[in-house]
This record gives sequence, C-alpha cells and structure tokens, in this order.
Amino acid sequence: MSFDIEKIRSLFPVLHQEVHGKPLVYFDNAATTQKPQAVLDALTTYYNHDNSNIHRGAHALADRATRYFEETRETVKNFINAKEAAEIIFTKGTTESINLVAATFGRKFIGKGDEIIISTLEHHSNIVPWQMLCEEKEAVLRIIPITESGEIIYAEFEKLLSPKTKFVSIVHASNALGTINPVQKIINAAHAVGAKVLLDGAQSTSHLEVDVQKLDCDFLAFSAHKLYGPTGLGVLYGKREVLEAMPPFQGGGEMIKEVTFEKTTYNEIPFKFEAGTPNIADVIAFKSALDFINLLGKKDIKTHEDELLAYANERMSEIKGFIPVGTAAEKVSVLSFNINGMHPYDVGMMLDANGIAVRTGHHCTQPLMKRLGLEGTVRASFAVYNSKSEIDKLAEGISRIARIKNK
Ligand code: C6P
Repeated sequence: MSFDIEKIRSLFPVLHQEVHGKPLVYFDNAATTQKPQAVLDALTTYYNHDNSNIHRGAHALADRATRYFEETRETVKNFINAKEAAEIIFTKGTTESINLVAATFGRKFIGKGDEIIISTLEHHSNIVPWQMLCEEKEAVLRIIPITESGEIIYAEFEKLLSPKTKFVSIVHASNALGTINPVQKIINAAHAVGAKVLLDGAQSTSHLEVDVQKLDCDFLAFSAHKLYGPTGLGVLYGKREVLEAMPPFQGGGEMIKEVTFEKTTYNEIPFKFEAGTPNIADVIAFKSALDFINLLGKKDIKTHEDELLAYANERMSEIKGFIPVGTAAEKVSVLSFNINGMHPYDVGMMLDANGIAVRTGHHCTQPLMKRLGLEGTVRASFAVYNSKSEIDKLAEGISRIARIKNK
C-alpha cells in the first residue's frame, strides 16, 4: 500500500464523524490508536464463525480458533524478530507484562541490596512494579536523570551501573515527551555488568523498527491497542533461557503439565505464563492490526510521522505563548506543550470544542512532570492516518486559545 492518507483514513470508520459539530481530528494516539475495519471484522468473524476455547477442544471450531490464535503469536514473533514464537507471551497489556517480570524474575533473582535502574522518563507502569519489588526485597531503585530537553543523561546512567545492578527497565520512547532513548547503548552497558534489560515498548513498537535479536534486550513489553489492535491485550517478549528460569506468574489451567494434590509440574513456555482462558478474540484480531502495519511498512510510517512532527513544530513555532515541552533530538511523533498562562486541561477542553482530541495532564508520568516543574502538558500524538491539514487545524485552534492570554 502506498502512503495515501485518504485511502488509509477510509479504513478507519471511527474517523468519519463530527464532534461538537466539527470533523473529528484524532490526536490522542499515544493513549490508544483507532482500529481499522479489518480488526473489527476479525473480531466479529471470530465470534460469528469460530468462537471456541483453545488448546483443549477435540472439535473443528477449537482447532480453528487455536490455529488462528497461534498464527498471531507467529506474526508477533516476526514483527519484533524474536527467535521463536515460544518467546511471545500474551498478557493484558504493557502494564501486566512489566508486572509479570517484576513478580517472577524480580522475586526470584533480585534480593536485598541489589539495584534496579529506571529513568526519570518512565510511565507509572515502569515505576510502581519495581518500587513494590524493592519494598518487598529491600532492593534499591536508582533513577537516571534527564536534561531540560527531556533526554536521559547517559554519563549519569554509566555512573549508576555497578555489579549491584541486577536489572535495567527503560522506556524505549517516552509517552509524555516522545524522546527516543539510546536503548542499544543502554542494553550493551547493562549487559556488561551482568544486568538484565526490559524495554517498555508501549510507544516505540508502533513507530520504530524494533528487532529484539539485534537489540539483544532480555524483555520487551508492549500493548496491542497502541498498534491499531484491540484493548485488553499486550505482549511480553522474553529470551527463552530467561523465561525458562523464571517461576510462573499465576496458577491455573493451561500453565500446568500435570496436577496432583501433592505437586504440580508446569507447562513449557509460553503457556507457563498464560494461566486460564486467554483473550482469544482480541489475540486473533491483533493479527489484522499487525498485517496492516506490515503492509504500510515501518520505514514509510516513520517518514510520514516524522514529517507530521516537523510540520507541527514549524507551525507551532509561529504561535506566541506556545511552550514546547520535550525537545529531544530523537523523537517519535509526540508534540507535548503548554500555552503560557493557561492550564493544560482548559486548553484540552477548548481544542475538544473544535473537534480536536488531545490528552492533557501528567500522562501517568508524575515524577517526570515534577522534574520539569510542570503540573502537566497538552499532548498531541500523531499516527498513520493523520495529515498536515489536521495539524493546520490544531495550529489554528492553539493560535486562537493563545491569543486570549498572550495578546
Ligand atoms: N500510555 C498514554 O496515554 P497499558 O495501559 O498497559 O496499555 O500501557 C501502559 C504504558 C506503559 N508505558 C508507556 C510508555 C505507555 O505510554 C503506557 C500507556 C498511555 O500515554 C495511557 S496512560
């Protein structure tokens, strides 16, 4: 598929509506992306034709559902270039993926006085599970500081590394500012002291090529709903040898080999980590979302989104009172800002009145906002179906709002 915006937009039914009497401009893609018709069709086709539990039934529907479910696992494997499909675990989302690692790898391998490194840029999902673990194990959480422009200070990260470092959990691309972290360097340096590395790929997997074998990360966590797929579904990638060394996350059906009242033996990966009936319909529909991304191609997606961000920066720089937040050299398509003298929430409400959907507030990154001395920001985040003419509408809306306070 060539990068034909009108054609791409025609695949997303939700985009074709008016909000408050204005055509919808959807710029809240970092929160969740919209779903193409193919994903919606896959959901109804599954329920209309194939609905069945998987990995258990001795009948045609169960076979079909199992096959489609495992086809998605294979597609995810290829999407991130994992070595094998068994390294792909389905979870509820990035949040659950990170919690799984903290609760299993963390509980088994991290002890008193050990250190875990995260950064100032982290989403709460990549802070709180590690804080909980540190509290339980008397381990220590270390934080990589950032510059005013929102980039981690790499030299400070190097100073934090020591033989005590057991784990580095780092966001690949910041949801609040868009900053892309130098993850390859971080992974190499962490491995050099024997630490394992988890990448929070919630915001990177939809914008950038993410090749887990090339990166050599031990874990990658991400959510289907930020990749044009359904909500309530996430992925945890882990290297086979690391996953095999970890205890299970939850106990129940599917994750066992054999159960007696005396002793239970656990299933092979990935099933060891997938207790209970999984989110079958959404897993099956996720394949259509990944097929859609693959058809467009990550390279062209990145080019398009970089163009949108550059254009947005150019348009906004003309506006008196526009304050950009997060000006890192390497960014995904996130435009975070404030308007001089205005609360971000009020800006968001005024944009909404013009049909423009943005997110406002702390973006689940309260420590980051505290570091920047801000209560929050307004965040416009761009996806494959967004266009320069929509950015013009954003610029016009912001200009009108800024004029109120910045005459
Ligand atoms: N960020 C945003 O508006 P879940 O909720 O589990 O799908 O993803 C959590 C998460 C973890 N890490 C990063 C970097 C994220 O951006 C998110 C989700 C959304 O920015 C909702 S808070």
